[in-house]
Amino acid sequence: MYRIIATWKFALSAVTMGAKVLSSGGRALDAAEAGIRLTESDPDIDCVGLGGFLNRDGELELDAAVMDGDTLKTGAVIGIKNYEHPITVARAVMEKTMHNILVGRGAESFAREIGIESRPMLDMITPGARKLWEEKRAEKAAASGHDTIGFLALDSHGSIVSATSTSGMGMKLPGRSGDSPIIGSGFYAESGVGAASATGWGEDIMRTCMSFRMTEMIRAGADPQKAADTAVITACETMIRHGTKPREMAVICLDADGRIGAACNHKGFAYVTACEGGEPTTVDVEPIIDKDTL
Ligand code: SD4
Repeated sequence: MYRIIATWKFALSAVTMGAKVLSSGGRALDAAEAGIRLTESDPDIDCVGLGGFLNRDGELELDAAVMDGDTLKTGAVIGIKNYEHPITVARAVMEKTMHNILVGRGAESFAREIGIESRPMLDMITPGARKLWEEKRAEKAAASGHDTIGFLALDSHGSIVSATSTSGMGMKLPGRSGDSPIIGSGFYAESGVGAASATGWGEDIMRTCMSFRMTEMIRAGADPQKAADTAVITACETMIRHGTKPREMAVICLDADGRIGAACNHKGFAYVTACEGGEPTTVDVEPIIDKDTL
């Protein structure tokens, strides 16, 4: 038995690839990396890898992470440039170093040292991404625009993995990290329990540690749908109680039996899921709470 759930409609090709790996008995880690690499290489996906949103200075800085639920090892890169596949660098951080996170130039030197293929940043900035950046710069727009691929996989060996990849928020300050490469915020996994991932305003997701929160609820016996709903409602209510208006947040989670959950506080969120014996399916998610009426 295997199960995959990943954030946003654009995850369809990643999930289809992941299902191919898992249906032939492959490992969750390989499924997550192979799937996310496809998303990273797709120039039409404007928030991950090649073609992603640019930072304030017109640069493409990418974040990615992976957590192996069997060992609780994690690897992440923050603000990496000149690499098309930050997920592969993140996996190498996990598997080949004693560290959890490498940042910026350090992540790039490490990738170079171990022979991961680089690609000039300017080659990965699409005309559409450059045009959007020029418009936002002309408008003096604040940082905005986001999305992440969050990818959760349970394989037939019982291993669970959570992985993410994103360009982060458009017009972000150079060096800014969102939640996606931060353990417990944008991703978490523990085999035998479950996994979770989040997408949306990283600053809000980090404040409320959403992925660890969902995994802990599953550990305590919650159905994944209940864990997802409760995580979004609790995060919004907690922020309101402390005088901060929540912005867009959406989450997915998975338990060790392959049951899934998803929730959001805004319209437009969707996920893609696949399991044994079925085609990958896209599912629209109705907000469990509306951030605009809080
Ligand atoms: C971030 N959460 O950098 C990430 C990207 C995103 O929807 O916004 N995803 O804040």
